[in-house]
Amino acid sequence: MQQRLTQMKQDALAALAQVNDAQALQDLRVKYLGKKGELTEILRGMGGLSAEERPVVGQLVNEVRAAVEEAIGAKQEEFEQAELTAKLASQSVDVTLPGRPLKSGTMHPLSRIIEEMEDIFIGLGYEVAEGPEVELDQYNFEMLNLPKDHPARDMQDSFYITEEILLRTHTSPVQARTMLAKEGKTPVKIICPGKVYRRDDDDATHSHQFTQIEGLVVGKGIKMSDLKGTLLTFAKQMFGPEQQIRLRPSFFPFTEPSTEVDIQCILCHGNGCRVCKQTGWIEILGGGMVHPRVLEMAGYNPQEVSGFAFGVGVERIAMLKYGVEDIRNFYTNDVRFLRQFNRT
Ligand code: 2NM
Repeated sequence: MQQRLTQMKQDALAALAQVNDAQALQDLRVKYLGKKGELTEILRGMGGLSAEERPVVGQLVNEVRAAVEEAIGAKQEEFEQAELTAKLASQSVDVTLPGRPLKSGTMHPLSRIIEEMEDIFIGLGYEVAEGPEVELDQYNFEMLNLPKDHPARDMQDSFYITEEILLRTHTSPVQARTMLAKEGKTPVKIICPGKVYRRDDDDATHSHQFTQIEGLVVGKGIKMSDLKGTLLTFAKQMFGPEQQIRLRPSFFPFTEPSTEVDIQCILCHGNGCRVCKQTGWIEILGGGMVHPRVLEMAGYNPQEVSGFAFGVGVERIAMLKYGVEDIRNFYTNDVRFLRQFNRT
């Protein structure tokens, strides 16, 4: 029996040494180690051996099995390695080929203007404040000196949800909330960008939803000249260092005095053209000194502190700066329109 095993080991190893394909290797695996293989057969027949012979033969069977398994494993590895080498030789990657271009999105022109304005005002020491678009009448109107019977509060002009809740008509309620949260402390120096809603029939220059940025400064000794200087700085950074501004008297319920601000026409530089209707000037924003009643309702003593505020329509700035003639282009999201604002 021992001799048979030793012979089997020699035969098996000799046969394995000759093998040079995976199928032949598999055949040998079955021949020796399979369920009906030679070694298995011997193991099965061990019941017939004497008690002295059994452990000796058992150990030898294990040795032979281990040797055959190892030889098969080595061959297997050899074949896999050869297969991989062949695969690597037959396939190649040209790492110098140009990649497939990825089409990336572009920043929306309104987002670009908002970001530019935020950068300008952050540079002047402002913080950016945001608030809800669904707002209480109390913050949207009451606290901004628009009493219950004011015509701007007409149901015809605003999107009311209930008697007390509406879609904000400007971002001023964010400023009212910010002042209240400050509990009378100064300075306040914020800009509030965001969507606002007004009942309007949409056309080339009107939209029932548009984007506003409002600014507010409250502190000791804040004057109209501070507003003027701030807006001139803004205009120069937004439209170029030569830009001039012009202030005209106006009226808003939440500011007194109030002003409307023009920039010199960026198309004709003041000579008169179609865009500025031959005046040389274009209105871009409104503002003024915060009404004492507004300061009072927000928790400030108007005898001690004062403030200025202003509001800018983002679409209007974007239309001027990029020469867009129809406001609806900003909302229909035609990629042919949007791609033009790709920053390079
Ligand atoms: C404008 C024009 C004038 C304004 C006022 C306030 C507040 F909350 F401080 F009272 N915020 N924004 C304001 C003033 C806005 O937009 C054309």
